[in-house]
Amino acid sequence: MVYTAITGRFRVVIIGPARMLTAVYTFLLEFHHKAMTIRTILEFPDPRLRTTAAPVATVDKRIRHLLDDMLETMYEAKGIGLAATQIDVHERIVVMDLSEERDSPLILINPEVEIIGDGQLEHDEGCLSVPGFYETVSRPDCIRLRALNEKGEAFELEPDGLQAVCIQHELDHLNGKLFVDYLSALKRQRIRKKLEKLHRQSA
Ligand code: QAP
Ligand code: CO
Repeated sequence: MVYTAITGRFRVVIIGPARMLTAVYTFLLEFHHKAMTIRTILEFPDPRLRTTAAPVATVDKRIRHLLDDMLETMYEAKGIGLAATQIDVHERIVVMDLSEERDSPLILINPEVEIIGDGQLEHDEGCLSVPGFYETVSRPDCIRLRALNEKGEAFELEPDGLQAVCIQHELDHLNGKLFVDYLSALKRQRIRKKLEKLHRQSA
């Protein structure tokens, strides 16, 4: 039930608790400098994807704002990982979320990977910068990750399975490398031609 009263120039609307909460949340988003922006994702074969990203010197407000935008952009695109390179920001930052519920972000700042075992793992990979294409890639299975979190604190992880694959895929982006680089030149060229055609059509 919505009750409306006209009081002079103002319309007073009495709303339910759910809508009230939504209104308060919208207000906080707009006026608390927490507003996030969905950024444009570069697509293969854009040469900017070949840039080597620079280390983050200090994890400050600017970096945390960028992390918010990256998470928003990744969730909106229904991705599981996004590197700053993909939104044309050439700093060593990655966001990931492998959870079904999309509520467990993992943030990697200045990530470094060390291979600590012999095994290889084959996995089908896709990429928000190579939309619509999925191919099998083989990568080291046993790795150790060292990175900083959103507070600038160092942490370590020994991921396996999809998490190990995704971390290596995202770290490649920071070095200007794409999963299509592991495919044959013929496959890569086919993907490039199809994406170039799509880009022409939408231009
Ligand atoms: C990297 O990729 C990854 O083609 C993250 O139409 C992917 O989030 C690592 C996506 C798989 C390991 C395994 C791709 C969304 C998302 C598309 C992604 C698409 C829509 C890719
Ligand atoms: Co990617």
